[in-house]
Amino acid sequence: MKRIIGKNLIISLSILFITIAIAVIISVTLIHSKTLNNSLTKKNIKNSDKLILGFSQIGSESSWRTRNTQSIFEAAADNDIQILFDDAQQKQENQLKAIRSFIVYQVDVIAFVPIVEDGWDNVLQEAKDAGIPVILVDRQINADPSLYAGFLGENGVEEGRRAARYLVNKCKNRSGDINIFEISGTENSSIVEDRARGFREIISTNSKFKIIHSENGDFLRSRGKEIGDILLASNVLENGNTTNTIYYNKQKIDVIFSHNDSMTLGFLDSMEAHKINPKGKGTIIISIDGEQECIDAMIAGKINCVVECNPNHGQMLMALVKQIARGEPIPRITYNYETVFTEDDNFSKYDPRGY
Ligand code: GYE
Repeated sequence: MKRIIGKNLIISLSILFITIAIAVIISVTLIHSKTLNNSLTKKNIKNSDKLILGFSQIGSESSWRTRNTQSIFEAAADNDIQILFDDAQQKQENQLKAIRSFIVYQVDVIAFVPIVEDGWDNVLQEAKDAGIPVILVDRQINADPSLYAGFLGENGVEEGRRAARYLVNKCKNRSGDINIFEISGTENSSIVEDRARGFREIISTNSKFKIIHSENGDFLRSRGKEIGDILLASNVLENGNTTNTIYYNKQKIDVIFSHNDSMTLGFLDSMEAHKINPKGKGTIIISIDGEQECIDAMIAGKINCVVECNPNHGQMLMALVKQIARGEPIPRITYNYETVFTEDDNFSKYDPRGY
């Protein structure tokens, strides 16, 4: 009898030990999980007394975006800030879910790149009610300004103006109409509206500049190539040769204005696939971002101007996060440093772009 009781006791103790071991393993794993895990329901993610930043990124649609994300992670590590990161895969609904998860986790600060301008009021009100400050990164929103602490990113309107100022100067001695084909980015995003507005503000000073069409390329290289393929299909002559002149609805295109380098590179891919020598092209190509591959294409004579959009927001964001966590107000708008690269530059002065 004694032996049976002893045996049962050993079995019970073994089961108890295994259960405790499994519970410890699960909790250690969860605490170190960097990405969101919906099974967590409270602030048991605290890793010592580090600040916790919840960051919702829109995706990885371009090399620019990839560098943007890298800069956030690098700076969080440099500043000993714990980051909860979510990649929304280009869907606003995923960003809304992620922000609500950050609220449940009771992070110290929320930062996010709003993929589009509208639809944020409710979730930002929930963050405000939970006492969690929010910082907008890279793109802006249409919402009650009291719902977020401030914006960090680029001046999209000025980027559009810079692209147009380059074009006006390039064409200052040209008479006749200058027909522009615009390849824009993600619809209803603040950055597209800002760049378009700044570009139009400057070219409207001279009636010879005419935007004959604008096509949405969603900031994707694949879409830039698709747009090129459709446009350039008519460039193949009956004898199979191609002309370097690009047409849209039988109108000669003098300028391609592309809202980001990925779409520009996709368009170049199409030009090369259609045996249009980008070097010998009569078409002026202007792009925005400053990716290394686009700078290299400009140095090779395929592109005329690249307006910089600086993706390195990380260090500036972490400084704002620490400031806000100390209860100090942050500037409503913080712009990153940006410049313009053109075919007339001394390229030897260029530093590697890092993206
Ligand atoms: O130009 C593009 C990215 O929001 C400024 O988004 C950013 C833009 C950038 O996909 O490459």
